[in-house]
Amino acid sequence: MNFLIFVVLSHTFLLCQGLPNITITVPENSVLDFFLAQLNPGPNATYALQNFKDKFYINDNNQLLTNGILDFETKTFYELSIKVEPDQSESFFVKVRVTDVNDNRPVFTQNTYSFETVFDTSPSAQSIRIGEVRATDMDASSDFRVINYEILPSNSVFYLQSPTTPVIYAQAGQIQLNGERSRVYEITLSARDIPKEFNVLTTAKIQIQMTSSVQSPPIHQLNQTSR
Ligand SMILES: [Ca+2]
Ligand SMILES: [Ca+2]
Repeated sequence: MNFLIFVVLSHTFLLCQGLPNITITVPENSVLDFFLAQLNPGPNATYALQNFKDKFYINDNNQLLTNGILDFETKTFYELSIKVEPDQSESFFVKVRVTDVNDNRPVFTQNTYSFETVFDTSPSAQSIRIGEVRATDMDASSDFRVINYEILPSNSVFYLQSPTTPVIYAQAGQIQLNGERSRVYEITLSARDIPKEFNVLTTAKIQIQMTSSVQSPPIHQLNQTSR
């Protein structure tokens, strides 16, 4: 028995004849009732989908459509079994391949991260490694999970190893302890996986306690010195 299937790919109609073993490509998150293929069972016959009915269906016009949202990160490939009714003796498979889109933004596992760093205030200690804070992106395709980081607000004390390597460093010479041995800074680390102009970003608070390695002189010594 010959089957006829019209498949829409990039607004182009293709005609598949014979026993079809075709693959249809559809981007994830397509709308419900997304058109996949036009089936032509011939006179007095209809097609009946046998599996994945929560995701696909065949309507009264013998069109194969989506019945649910397809998520690439959950399942990338479906092999649909379709039978011809009322005969039921003929069946074939239609393969549906789901393609990835950038639908996950980076996320941090915590809202706030805290670091405590003891540093040398001598002039030779220019750069101090504070620590690393990474976000994760659930998109499967590597192009959709390249994360760019930025410290907000931009300041002269803290900087990143690079926009894609979120290791935080401090410039020792820029740390202002204001007469104390220790000071807590709070900055924001942003992460985004798409061009900056779209302004979709995720942020986390970073609390950094900077403590000088130089012990403050005891108070009695200060008093003796002041006499
Ligand atoms: Ca992403
Ligand atoms: Ca995705």
